[in-house]
Amino acid sequence: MFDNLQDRFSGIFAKIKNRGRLSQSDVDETLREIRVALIEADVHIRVVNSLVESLKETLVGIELSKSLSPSEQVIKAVNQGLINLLGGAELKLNYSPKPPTVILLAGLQGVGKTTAAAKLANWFKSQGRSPMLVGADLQRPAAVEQLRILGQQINIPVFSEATNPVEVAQKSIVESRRLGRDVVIVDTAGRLAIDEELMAEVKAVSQATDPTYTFFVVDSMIGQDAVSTAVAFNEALELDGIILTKVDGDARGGAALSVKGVLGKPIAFASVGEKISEFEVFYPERMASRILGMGDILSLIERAEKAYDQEVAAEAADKLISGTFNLNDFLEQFQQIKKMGSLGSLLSMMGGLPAEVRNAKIDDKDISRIEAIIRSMTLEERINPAILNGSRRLRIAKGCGATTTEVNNLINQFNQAKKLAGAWGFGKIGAKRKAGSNKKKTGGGRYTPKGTKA
Ligand SMILES: Nc1nc2c(ncn2[C@@H]2O[C@H](COP(=O)(O)OP(=O)(O)OP(=O)(O)O)[C@@H](O)[C@H]2O)c(=O)[nH]1
Ligand SMILES: [Mg+2]
Repeated sequence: MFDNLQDRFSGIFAKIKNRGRLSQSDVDETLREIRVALIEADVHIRVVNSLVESLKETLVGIELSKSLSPSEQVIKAVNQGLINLLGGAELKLNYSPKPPTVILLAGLQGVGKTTAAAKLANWFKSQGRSPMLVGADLQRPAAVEQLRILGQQINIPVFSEATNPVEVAQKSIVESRRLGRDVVIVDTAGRLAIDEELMAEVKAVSQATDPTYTFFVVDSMIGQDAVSTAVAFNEALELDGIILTKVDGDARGGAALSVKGVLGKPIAFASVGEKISEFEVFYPERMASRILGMGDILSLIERAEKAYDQEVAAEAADKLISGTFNLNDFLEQFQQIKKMGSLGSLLSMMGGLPAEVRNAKIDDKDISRIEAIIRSMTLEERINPAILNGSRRLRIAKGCGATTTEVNNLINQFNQAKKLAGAWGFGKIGAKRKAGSNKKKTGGGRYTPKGTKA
């Protein structure tokens, strides 16, 4: 998402990058281009107008600042404008003093409610809560089953029964207390469009459960319709926030952004892929810098931190420095990358990358291929790749259905990575970590990226 907007912004900023000063007409031209870029990204016209107005105000007297160059001031202003547009700060959830905290999810058909329910439950679990899922979608026969399967995957109980949504919702509160679950997430039936009958149903479910939070689940791909639907749902349900789904897709994204501007309700979470772990608290600041192409290093670190086993990373760094990094370690690194989510979604979060790189689809299948090749090596070969002669390579290729060229490529890549890592990347990190551990023992002497918890 936002690829197009990102490219437009980098083009706009590139034009003014090396200017010592900006004339009034430069500023006007920049604002005009920003307006066009936002409209083309499908941002609601009312939202575009208010953003451009606020930029205009900020950019009056742009030459006066001594600390920033004019183009830096423009970038800063646009960044701040986007942050405001996206809601300022992230939503901080307050738990109900009288458990359970009830979360009601509503939205159109197929937007990702059921998936979001499971992801949200998993997120609450990661926060130390004990959530319970409630299947109140009795419209679609398979809906409850879908929720049960997801619940099973994350080991979270699912409550439902074949009565009616209101009864299920009411009973679920009683059931949650009986089971000692402190967060209840209610999944409701989708609707194709605003449909009176279903709207009445979700309203009744809402009255029956008195939700602490009601989230409108919106698909980033929907386009301008998202705004009018959100308004209708807000009238019926008094929404507290938005869950933005399919942020990993290639939608222009502007409509989804406009929902906040039009409703005045914050985006609480973003669903960024099909995997359960691909879900995150929505940080306006990070999204703004992602849109501006400045890179969302913070999100990346947070996600990496969750999945990446620091122990393994530290060990790998040590081995790289001492030159004992082998194919087994290489395999382990790939497995860590896989845990972090798809490579494509990681790449899209890193700023400063040209569009061709960002959009290059690095297939997770490639990783599985690499895994297969390494797995068909003997332990000795993995530890000491130098012994991989022609006949061994042929045997490995046969063992996993690869070609010898693929095996050769992998070995070359490994050698390359080892050389590169030794030359700068990992070498530096490892050295820093070592130096740090001499002075002060922090986090067991392990390297931790700046600004993250040890
Ligand atoms: N790529 C991607 N796919 C998603 C995401 N969230 C949901 N999906 C997919 O979207 C499809 C619909 O998701 P559901 O969770 O069943 O949607 P729903 O709103 O519950 O649908 P109904 O119950 O029929 O109204 C599924 O195939 C999901 O895997 C996401 O963030 N990214
Ligand atoms: Mg559903």
